[in-house]
Amino acid sequence: MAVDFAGLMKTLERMANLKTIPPREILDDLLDTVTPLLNSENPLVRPLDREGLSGGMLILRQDIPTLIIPDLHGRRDFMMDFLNWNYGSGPVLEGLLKDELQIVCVGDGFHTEKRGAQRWQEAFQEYALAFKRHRHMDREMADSMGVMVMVMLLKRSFPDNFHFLKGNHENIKNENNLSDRSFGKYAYEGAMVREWVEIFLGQDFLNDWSDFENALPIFVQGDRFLISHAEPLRFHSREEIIEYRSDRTITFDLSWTGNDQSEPGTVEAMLNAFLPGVVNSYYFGGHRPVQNLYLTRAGGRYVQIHNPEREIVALVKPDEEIDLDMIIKDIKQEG
Ligand SMILES: [Mn+2]
Repeated sequence: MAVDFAGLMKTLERMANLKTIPPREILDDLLDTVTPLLNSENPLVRPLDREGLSGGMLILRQDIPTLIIPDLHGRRDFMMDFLNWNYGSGPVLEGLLKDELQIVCVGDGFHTEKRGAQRWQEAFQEYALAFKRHRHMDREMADSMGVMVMVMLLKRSFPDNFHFLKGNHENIKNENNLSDRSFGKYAYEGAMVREWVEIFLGQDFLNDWSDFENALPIFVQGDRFLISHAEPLRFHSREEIIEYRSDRTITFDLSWTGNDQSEPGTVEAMLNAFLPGVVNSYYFGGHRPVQNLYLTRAGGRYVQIHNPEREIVALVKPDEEIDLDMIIKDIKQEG
């Protein structure tokens, strides 16, 4: 599919700068096209489950670099920054366009974190009065939905080379079930988002957005690395992950694990099972914030790269050894 670079960049910039949520016709059009795309991806990239739907696991190309992007949490500026970042062979968006680069976002597009703490307090006052006034919550939703609309635009433009995993914040219904848990940290983020969407966009929209979230993949196999949103809670096989739609606990196990919650040996067992014989292999994730560029767990094999204060990326190239101090960068600091 031919993608118009200038046109796409212009649309992305527009979405990055909107002070409101994107226009309804854009949201509906994206949901109508991207969810079906996620349910029937190229089976070489995302093997099908027994029902013939795309499974939970992506298998990356081995001939081009992979850019791993940690939790976005409404950071539209981070999205634009990494799309414009020169990864060594030109800007990232151009690499996607030329089919020379693939991107994996580890999930969590929704809910601004600490930098939005004050606004969450203001928005909570609005929520307490049933969003009779809603200026602050509108701005929060502009950030969260803006990021995800940019994700959908990129997925639709580069279906085989752009991927976004489901994080625990991709839970617009704020559900408590096998795969998801409701969320509240700086306020009642999960409940506030759900109510805002029900009031201003409606129940059908809420259902459509939830369907989109649940069609997202949850796990990546690269040539020398694996990725999921969080550290795996316990071992899951290739077959189990592909069949993730019929056992929703697998989604939970790969997206909610806190530090020191993973069963000992899980990361190593999964690296051995998915990448047998590969030396110097790593499992990347986001979810729990780190200081500086990265932190390792699981005997140095699990690598956390989510620092909310910085713009961290990991760039794995097919012909270069994975040296964590070389491949993990702060693109903002780089200029
Ligand atoms: Mn998370």
